[in-house]
Amino acid sequence: MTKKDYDAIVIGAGFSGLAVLHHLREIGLDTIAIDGADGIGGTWWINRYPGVRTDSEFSYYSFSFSKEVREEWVWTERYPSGQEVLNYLNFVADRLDLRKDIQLGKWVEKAVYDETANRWTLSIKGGETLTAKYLISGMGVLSQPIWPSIPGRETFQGAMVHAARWPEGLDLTGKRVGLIGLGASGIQITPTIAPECGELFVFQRTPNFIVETNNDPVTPEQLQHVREHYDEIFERAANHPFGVDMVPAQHSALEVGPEERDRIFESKWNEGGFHFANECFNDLATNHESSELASEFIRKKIREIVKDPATAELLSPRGYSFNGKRVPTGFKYYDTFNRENVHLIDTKTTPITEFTEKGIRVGDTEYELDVIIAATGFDAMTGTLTNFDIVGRDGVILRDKWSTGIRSNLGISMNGFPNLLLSLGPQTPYSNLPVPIQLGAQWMARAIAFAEKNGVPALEATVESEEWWAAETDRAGKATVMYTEGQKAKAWFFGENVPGKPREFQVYMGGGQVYQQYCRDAEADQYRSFRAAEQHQLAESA
Ligand code: N01
Repeated sequence: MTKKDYDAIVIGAGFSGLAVLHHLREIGLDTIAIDGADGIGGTWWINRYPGVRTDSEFSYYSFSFSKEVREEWVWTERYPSGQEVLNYLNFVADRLDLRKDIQLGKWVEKAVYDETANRWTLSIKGGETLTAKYLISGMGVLSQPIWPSIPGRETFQGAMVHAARWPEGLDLTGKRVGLIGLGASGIQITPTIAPECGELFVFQRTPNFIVETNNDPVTPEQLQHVREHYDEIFERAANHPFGVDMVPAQHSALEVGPEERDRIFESKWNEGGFHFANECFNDLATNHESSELASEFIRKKIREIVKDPATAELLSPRGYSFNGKRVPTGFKYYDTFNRENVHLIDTKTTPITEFTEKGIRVGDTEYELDVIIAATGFDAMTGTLTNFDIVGRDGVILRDKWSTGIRSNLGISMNGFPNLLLSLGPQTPYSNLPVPIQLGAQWMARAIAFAEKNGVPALEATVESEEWWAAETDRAGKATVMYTEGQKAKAWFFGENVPGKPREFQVYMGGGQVYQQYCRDAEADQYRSFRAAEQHQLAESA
């Protein structure tokens, strides 16, 4: 008979699923990871669009907990391609012998908590049922794609694809291609497909501030250096607000004169990518004046790179400043607009009217296309947790609990949902993600080990802790340049890309290192703010 009952089930077999599975097995829990996909890799399994790669450097876009993996895995690019990360995750699964406890092709349709048994029951598509004492979500924060709310999607006669659901074998050679959406996905797709396409029409609503970089091969010396210093690298990343191996800048952009400021901007721009965002000055994300100075520097760079002044101006963000939206890394993004076959269409002034049989209509102009790509993002942070019924105590569905605002303790646990734990839940840090994933999985393993050893019936956030964390998440978000009444960019961070979603900070902007300290504090306090289940039982029996 097939086994159905486990100590713990992790949903997801990406970075989170693998880390949680590994660490829960280490503490002796009978654990499996299940995933609706047919392969290991999570977001890297799903996202196969052209140009998909990390925008964090290889040295800190990985786990540090396995000596074998660290010493045997060979990274080849400074910013590894999606395929390379996928290969890495498969290597992790093999090297740590995780595969035997991973079940693929299992799509969870419902998860219900049974208070009497203190267990979760999962209904799997196709009729199977699995149960576990601990249910852990490793479903990813950006895994629930959304299409643009533009009429006529069914009308278009050509191929229409979402960036996060890229079909195998889609040939763009010589085709007329339309791309909607210029977040991190569209910004990677644009330069990659431009040389193949006959004509590429890029429909831009809001331009981003993009930090350009080079993607160099990793030399054997660099790889060796990283292998020898993995712990220090991980430690630095864990202590950095954004989870990167960079030394946070010490000074405000307002503390230096214009020449020195430009020299610093220029040198960090040349280092590429997040070095510009993190190493120039310490207040580019929190002080509007400083952020605006960085914005002006990038606008100047755009004017230098892009030959047509009108296109350069259109690509230059106005009305919000650097860090006002999630900053994407560019791999010759701006250069691409110097190609004759690439056309930038402003859909801010005149929004896209509709999809037609032949293409896209913007006002009176119809653009005839063979392929339309929607790189229009995700129902971020909460989407995977609200798109099916997760039913907690007293029949409350998580989607309903969060309908007026997210409530969790540290993004890990929710009141009313005993022993449901989230890896990278909403209200966790804005960060290079493998770092909080690893630290979170290790914290979770220690918390569960504590609960098991001390007869704690369930880990469950107290109501007070949820209110505290909601207030702290709000405070931290409002202290950034993402938050400016009246002149804010629409950002998924704030739930603004999904109609009807509460407008609130979905990520914790107070810094990864601050967040980790809160997690350590909760641990030192014997997880008191996660022990509502005991209070509930006491109240019941009183
Ligand atoms: O999605 P997005 P994404 N008409 O939500 C536009 C991570 N990620 O998939 O800004 C016209 O950022 C929308 O326009 P606007 C990363 O955390 C990481 O690119 O709302 N445009 C916007 O331009 C990232 O932040 C990596 O005006 C419409 C775009 O669609 C997150 O995933 C790589 C529209 C959506 O951008 C999401 O990135 C990729 C309409 N009707 C992703 N509707 C790496 O680490 C929407 N848009 C490398």
